[in-house]
Amino acid sequence: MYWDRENETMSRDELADLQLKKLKASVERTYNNVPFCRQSFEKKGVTPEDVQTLDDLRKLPFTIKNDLRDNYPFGLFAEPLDKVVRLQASSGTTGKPIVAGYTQNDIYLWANLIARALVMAGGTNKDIVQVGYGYGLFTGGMGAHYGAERLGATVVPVSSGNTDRQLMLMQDFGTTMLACTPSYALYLGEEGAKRGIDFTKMPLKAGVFGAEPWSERMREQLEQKLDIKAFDIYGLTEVMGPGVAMECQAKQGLHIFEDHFFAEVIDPETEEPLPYGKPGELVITSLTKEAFPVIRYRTRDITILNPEPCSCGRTHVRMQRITGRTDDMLIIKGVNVFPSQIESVLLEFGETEPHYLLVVDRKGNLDDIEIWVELSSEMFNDKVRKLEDLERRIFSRIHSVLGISVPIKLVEPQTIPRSEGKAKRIVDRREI
Ligand code: DLL
Repeated sequence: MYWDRENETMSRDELADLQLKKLKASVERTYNNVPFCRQSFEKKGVTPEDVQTLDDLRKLPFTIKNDLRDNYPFGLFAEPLDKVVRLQASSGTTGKPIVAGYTQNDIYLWANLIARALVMAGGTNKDIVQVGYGYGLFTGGMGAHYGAERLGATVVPVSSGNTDRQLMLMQDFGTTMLACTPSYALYLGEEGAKRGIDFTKMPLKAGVFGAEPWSERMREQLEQKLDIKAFDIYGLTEVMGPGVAMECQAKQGLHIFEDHFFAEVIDPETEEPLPYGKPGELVITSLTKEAFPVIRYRTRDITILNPEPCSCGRTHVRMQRITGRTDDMLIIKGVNVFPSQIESVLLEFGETEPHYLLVVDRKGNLDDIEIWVELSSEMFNDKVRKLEDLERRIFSRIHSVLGISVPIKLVEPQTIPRSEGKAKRIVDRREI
């Protein structure tokens, strides 16, 4: 089953022609409408006319997360705000978020790509899709929602959290598809079992899981505990949100929706493109986005591309599930967390030293994080009440920056190990 058979199964030659046509138009528009893009082209001595073949894309400059920060909030938009109908956002590396804008057409495109993804997971207009991704600025909830509606399915926009209600609605409404983070899905499965729910007797048949790394081992558990087929969906705010790539029934990698996104894998050190089959950093160029086009966006996600034909009949290249990142971004409870964000909050407080550790663990199947912060020696001798107050203030600042609650543990001066090279800020005890 396909949502858009023509575009999903066209020959690779036809696809390359289509990509080149779209690429030229998008590069030209971006160059004309985004001053930052024009400047970075000028620095590299290139113009849109230099793009005559798909290979010519390599001549163009990369876009990196810092470029988004420097042009915060709307500086990279290629359309004026009166054409922008939606903003979404995710964490930046410091206090300010990464902002994505969408025109009416972008929203329509996004919904279509999610509908395509849901069909790949076996979805039809008869399905009841429970969206357990967070609604709001995060792209997961709204993205999945519009796509499920576009498919004609019945959407249950329950958003993330509130496990009792999730499980109740799942039973009462007869949910057939679940879209949420894989760790939360596993948690739902376990909590459901504790409450005596027999998932083999429920109509739930498929899960569309993404926004954080997961593994084959987790797939087995999810499929067994929830009695479903579990599929991996990939995307990122900078490029659109979920629906950049999706697994098909073959579950042998995620098809990148190449009629809308051009994918490269580069060596993160040399920045040179790598051949198919070699692991490296995924770089994406949007081909059709209007409000916020990206040229050679460095995702920091590590994967391998496979252009072999797939048994599902789709011709789009497949990426292996994401195996890591080239930076230190963590994904905690589905929220992207950069140690630098935490550092910049701690620097606001004179009472602590700039020595801290993020201790990440999995309790049950959910991520658990704690921040250990070293006290300055003056502060160390202070009254307990004062220390508690400091803890509370750090907690609430971190909460307002990250949007999640993170326990703060103040530790004695000189107890966090010093490092001679790169500071080690993260202790990650999770086994995924
Ligand atoms: O997480 C978009 C999304 C929502 C994808 C719902 C899938 C489902 P961001 O918050 O901008 O966007 O985070 C993007 O999350 O660069 C990856 O590091 C990671 N990520 C997203 N999907 C996957 C996945 C959304 N399937 C960042 N596997 C990306 C592994 C993923 N990592």
